[in-house]
Amino acid sequence: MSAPGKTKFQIDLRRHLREHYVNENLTHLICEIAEASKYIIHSIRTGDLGVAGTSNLYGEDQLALDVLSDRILRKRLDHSRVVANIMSEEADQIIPISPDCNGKYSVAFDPLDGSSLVDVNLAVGTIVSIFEGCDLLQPGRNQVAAMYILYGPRTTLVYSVGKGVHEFGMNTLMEYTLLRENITIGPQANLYAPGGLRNLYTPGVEAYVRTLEERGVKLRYSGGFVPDINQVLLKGKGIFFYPHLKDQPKGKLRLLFELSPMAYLIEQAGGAASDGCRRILDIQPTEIHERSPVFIGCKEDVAMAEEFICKHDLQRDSAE
Ligand code: AFP
Repeated sequence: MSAPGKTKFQIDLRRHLREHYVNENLTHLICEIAEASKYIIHSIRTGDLGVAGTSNLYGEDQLALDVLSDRILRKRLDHSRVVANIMSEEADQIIPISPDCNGKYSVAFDPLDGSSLVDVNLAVGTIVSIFEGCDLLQPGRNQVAAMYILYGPRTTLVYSVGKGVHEFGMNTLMEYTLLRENITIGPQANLYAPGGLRNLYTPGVEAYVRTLEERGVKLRYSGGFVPDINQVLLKGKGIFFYPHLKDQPKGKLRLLFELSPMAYLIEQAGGAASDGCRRILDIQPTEIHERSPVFIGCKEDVAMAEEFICKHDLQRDSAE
């Protein structure tokens, strides 16, 4: 839906949000996050790739870029006047901004997912999940918006407020202008992005991968969640998974910061996201840094994963 007389390429992010009747506070919040990405881009292009000398609660060394990107986003959200609470993947607890929940939003974000890929010049991204009010520990289906910014050969921004998924590109003036509207993905994949070590796959996951390969589905995996999901979304024929592993029953990826926002976006595009048995967006988080296995992308291949995992793998485990 482009404004009459305007080509879609002249529609910037704020105009697009207004055309979709998104309320002023949420429009302001999404645009502030978009503004913050410009400073993150600058830090990626010019910043120190070294270790910050600190570690997050997972015990992972925080790269200078992780810490810097986290600070940039926190500052923007703190000054936005529309945020109640924030939670960063780089922090170990929720950061209260305002005690007033009315008309405000709570934001969970991974400021620079895949940051370890920057020093080998691979694409990385910022992932954002937005809830109304003060509560962040909600099932992902309650999100009012989700978005990501992908810092690749081009900088792009993808968002949804529940009215379709839309992609914007950053132009030479560093404005985000509309590239694709109401993106949809097909029912079956022709590429797959398998996370984790293959020798730690359970028999069900192993059988699932063999089935995909026998169908001629090609392996495409960068190690960055944002570019890998972006490829599934824009190619429209993909499945990403980071399954439960023999030594990591909950997988690696975080529910609040990574899986819920991406599941929201992929479902808005007509895809699906599951932990192997349950819809990702129906999972009630029990703690902020909860991890979950994930199969996300084309609906038929997510359903097939559930056949292999939920009906065979997990039942076999429980029978042992
Ligand atoms: P980092 O943010 O620690 O670099 O991890 C990135 C990530 O969480 C996600 O972006 C990838 O999909 C996943 O890890 C890749 O994990 P493996 O390297 O184990 O495949």
